Amino acid sequence: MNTVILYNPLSTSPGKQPLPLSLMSLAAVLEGRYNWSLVDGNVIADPATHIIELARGLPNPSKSLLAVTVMPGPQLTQAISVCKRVRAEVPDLPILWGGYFPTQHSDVILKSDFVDYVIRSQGEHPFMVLLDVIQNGGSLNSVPSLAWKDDNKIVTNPLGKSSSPETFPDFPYHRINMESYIHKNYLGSRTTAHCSSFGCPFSCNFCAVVAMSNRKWLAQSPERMESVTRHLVNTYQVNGLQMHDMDFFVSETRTAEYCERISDLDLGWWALGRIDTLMHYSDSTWKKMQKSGLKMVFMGAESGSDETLELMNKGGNASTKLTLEIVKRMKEYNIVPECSFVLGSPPDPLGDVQRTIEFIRRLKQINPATEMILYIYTPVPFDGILYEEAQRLGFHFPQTLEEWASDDWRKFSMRRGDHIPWVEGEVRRQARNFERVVNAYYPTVTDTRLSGMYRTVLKALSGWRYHLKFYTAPYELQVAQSLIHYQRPETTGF
Ligand code: B12
Ligand code: SF4
Repeated sequence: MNTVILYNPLSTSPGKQPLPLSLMSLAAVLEGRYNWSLVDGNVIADPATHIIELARGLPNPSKSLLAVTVMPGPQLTQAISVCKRVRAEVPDLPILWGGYFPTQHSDVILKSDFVDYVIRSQGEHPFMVLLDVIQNGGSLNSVPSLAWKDDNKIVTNPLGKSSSPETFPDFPYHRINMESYIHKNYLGSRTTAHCSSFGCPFSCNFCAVVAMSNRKWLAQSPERMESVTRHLVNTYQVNGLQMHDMDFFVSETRTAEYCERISDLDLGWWALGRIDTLMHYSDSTWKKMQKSGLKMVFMGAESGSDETLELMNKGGNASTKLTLEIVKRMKEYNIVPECSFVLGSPPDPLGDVQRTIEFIRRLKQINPATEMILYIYTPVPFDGILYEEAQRLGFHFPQTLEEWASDDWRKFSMRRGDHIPWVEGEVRRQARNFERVVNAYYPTVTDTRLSGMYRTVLKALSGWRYHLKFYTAPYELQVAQSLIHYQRPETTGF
């Protein structure tokens, strides 16, 4: 039986390690069929040494596999340095990358000499076919969704058909140290994560989910979700759950039934969804969501302008009017809206930031508990007006992994970088200054460590700026927020 080393490169700061769902999905299909071990860069300090030791102990490294999940950003940076070291020390061990970054940039990855295979999009089925070919021989052409090197020529096989996560086995939680992945946050004193569906039926042209799932949405049933939730509660005393689905709320009947099924559990939970979908939900479903312990919903409000929503291909019935209505509706149910905005889209980035700032002020007036997550527009490599416009204005992605690993591109991936030709310093400055003032004037309700006294101090310090709309150079707030260790909601979950 060959061995698979599953490696999750560093993706967060210590104390916040999320359950590595991407690799747990692969571990679930490996369990009982192949040996596997998990190396988590969020948990151990030197994953390269650990992987090299494991690989040196293998009877036949060339029939084994190092399988790495990679998101753009710091996770990519560690993936590159660790894989380079592993290749130098154990050259026979094949290396496979999968996840969001490889789905978008397989060619750049395969131009390097330390990654052999890339699986794009959903992993489970192609991964098992690849392992079979590595172990028993066969043609790599037969592996769906695989990109690989045939004598230095990059071959990209067609994408395979995605399957519903309902058809995959449960995660082998018992094989890992679950305590590393249970944390205290706004949702509960013992919060962990799950993902109950794959994909999203929409195609917003700034979003990486579109390449990952190509507008499909495949979901677990309410029975299955209940069974996983009860297992986490009963076995690990979990009382908070972050649902990392790309678009959790697509089916109202599924949501309503799940809520009914878990309403006795005294759980706090969080998920991502669309504003128009949630506005169509009935009052009865909203009551069930509230009763089941739904505490907060992350929603892409994206912009304070309907024209920009259209440019983004937000689709459905998305509109600024619905954003104003949803924060009002959620106030009635005491569920916190967490609204993310994508600022600085071409062709008028500064105007876009200013319109959105005014819009956010209106949202805060309606429901002061609304959390705001502000991102600078960062292109993804697909067709669409925004990407075309970005290219026209001189934007292009790096051509090597080394360039991707540079400081500038790491910041770009975190949507804070300088590589966006049309986003001048002034756009970024206005967005960040406003963010600082609004976050001080309305400190997040999700930071459990922020005492009432500190909230009052932040509000008092920022009040004059907020009222006079004077956001320039808020250095005093920067100092206050760092002294108080103020934590933005985006860093507590995602
Ligand atoms: C959880 C999460 C995180 C966690 C980290 C997770 C981890 N692995 O350690 C945290 C909160 C730390 C995080 C941080 C960030 N994240 Co994040 N994150 C997510 C989120 C919400 C869920 C991912 C997940 O676990 N899904 C559940 C699993 C089961 O699905 P999956 O990951 O897609 O895995 C499947 C396939 O991708 C594939 N697959 C994945 N890995 C592998 C590996 C192999 C070998 C194979 C064969 C297949 C395979 O098979 C899996 C099973 O089908 C996604 C959005 C989403 N809902 O998908 C964003 C997302 C991936 N993050 C994103 C971003 C931008 C970030 C940040 C840069 C944000 C920021 N500004 O700081 C940071 C950077 C992280 C870093 N340090 O590099 C973007 C990526 C955008 C892009 N251009 O690609 C996403 C898509 C959000 C979005 N809609 O924009 N993130
Ligand atoms: S609705 Fe959300 S997850 Fe779906 S494509 Fe748009 S931004 Fe991405």
